[in-house]
Amino acid sequence: MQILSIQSHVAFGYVGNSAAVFPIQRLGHEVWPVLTVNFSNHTGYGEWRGPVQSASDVADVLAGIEERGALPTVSAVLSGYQGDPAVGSVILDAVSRVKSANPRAIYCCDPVMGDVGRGFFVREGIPEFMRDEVVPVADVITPNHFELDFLAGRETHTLEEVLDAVDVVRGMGPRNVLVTSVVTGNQHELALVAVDEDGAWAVTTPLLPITPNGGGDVTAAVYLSHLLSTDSTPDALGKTANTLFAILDRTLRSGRRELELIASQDDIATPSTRFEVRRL
Ligand code: PXL
Repeated sequence: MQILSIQSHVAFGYVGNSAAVFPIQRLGHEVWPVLTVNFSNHTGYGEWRGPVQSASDVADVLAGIEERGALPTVSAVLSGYQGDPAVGSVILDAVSRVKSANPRAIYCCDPVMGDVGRGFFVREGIPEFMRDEVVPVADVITPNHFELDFLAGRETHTLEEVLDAVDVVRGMGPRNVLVTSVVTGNQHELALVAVDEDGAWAVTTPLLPITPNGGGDVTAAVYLSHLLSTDSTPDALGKTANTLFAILDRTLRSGRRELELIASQDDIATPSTRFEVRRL
């Protein structure tokens, strides 16, 4: 399977493609990273260096891939944080070209916009662009709880309300929705909820006291990789929860700021913790 992944690149640390590429490869898929920024490090440090790729630079790299005749072999396009609506349009154009070349290809979009407690952290106009232009053409989306509420236009608190909001969002286009960081009644737990045309499933894990940059990027990459391999939403959900918990737990124990991604390679391939996947 080939994944065309259009995301940020950082030299130091793990966000965007720098977080997505290794897990995708470790799970046995090919990935073609197209970079949207070429930064020294992620923006969580407050300071960084390096260029933002212009929309035309990103389009140029994609055109070169198309000229190699490679688009018919792409199984999925993956996108994450979109700094600039112009780059967002280039991503949508790539999705449409890939789908013309291979009608079975899917588009997996992590609609990065904000988070509970932090609010929106993307540029003005991006949330509406995500909701009105990007999400309707996506097959799989991986919003967090905050992003789900924005997309559905409501506030959700209970699992039942979350499922209703997912129905609203699935009505907008995507057939498969993974909601991350679902805040449940229990302050010490987080849930991951996945929904497709066959049903809804949840996994609950202990809440760890860290939210390292790049965690969402790894989640989307791992979930998409498993969906491509297994075509089973509950299977992909369980494996994603097990892997992410292991990476976050190792990162917490390391005391380091960046994800312990490489040291977690065995937990990406065959995670040792097994959380229960419940049908809702
Ligand atoms: O994880 C999303 C992300 C993507 N790209 C860049 C970032 C971050 C998060 O910090 O800094 C450049």
